[in-house]
Amino acid sequence: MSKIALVTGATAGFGNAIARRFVSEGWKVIVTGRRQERLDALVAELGGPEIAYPLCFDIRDEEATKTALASLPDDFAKFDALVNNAGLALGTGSIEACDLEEWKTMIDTNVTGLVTITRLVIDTLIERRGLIVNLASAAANWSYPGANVYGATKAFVQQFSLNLRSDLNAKGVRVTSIEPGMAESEFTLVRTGGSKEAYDKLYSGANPLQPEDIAETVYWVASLPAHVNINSLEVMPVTQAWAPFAIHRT
Ligand code: NDP
Ligand code: 8X3
Repeated sequence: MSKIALVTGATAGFGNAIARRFVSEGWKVIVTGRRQERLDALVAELGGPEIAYPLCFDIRDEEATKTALASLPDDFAKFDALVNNAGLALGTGSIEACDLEEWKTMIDTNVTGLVTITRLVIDTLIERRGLIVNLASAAANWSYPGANVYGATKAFVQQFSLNLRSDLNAKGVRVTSIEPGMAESEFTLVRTGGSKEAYDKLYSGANPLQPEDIAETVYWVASLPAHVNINSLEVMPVTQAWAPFAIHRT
């Protein structure tokens, strides 16, 4: 029988590539996001709703999340993996320029939405002795100007992952925090309010990670033997490394 993965944020970027990768390995997937037309296109491409089941909801909305999960047909209701991928960054500016509503949107999505769906499905994952893969970020490990709340939400995701490991240690549920560096996706368009110029400037000549690279990493984690847990995994393009500390001189 095929294993099943629930992949949040599968309408673009990493989630889309992760869903494709799992299906290519014989898994079934539950794919989520707010854009119904993209979910429909993905489902059709992956072989129809017997292989890929779509759930369209906003992960910030607890009731919508519950309703969506309750609507799963019996043959998708007992899944083996949760890939908590849906998330976003908004803004690149320093704190004085930041919009408080954007900060709240990042917290509501990256933190509250992620913990909500995890709590709602944990009994299923315990029953299946399943796997949770959380998409944190290199921004959880390294601070940089303008990462302020985004990086802090991802540090939460990383620590939540480790704490889940502690709680689930005796239950056979594996938990992994994936921490990618620069990766080319709509992420940067979302972060910059749709600026193609910012997108081109960031990725140009940088040979960034591609969503397929992260899909490969997530699938590798899932494919390891049931007694092996990858706790956290930071992944960067070869072209990305660290700068010296910033020293402000008067
Ligand atoms: P994309 O913008 O390409 O995809 C984001 C996905 O999240 C979309 O499918 C979007 O679906 C979904 N999403 C966003 N907000 C919501 C919401 N409120 N409700 C439901 N779904 C939502 O970004 P990436 O694929 O690059 O990023 C995926 C994850 O990886 C994010 O958590 C991001 O923070 C993280 N990450 C990204 C990196 C990068 O450089 N790209 C590096 C490190 C981590 P829809 O809009 O249809 O709702
Ligand atoms: C996204 C990676 O380096 O833009 O999480 O913060 S970075």
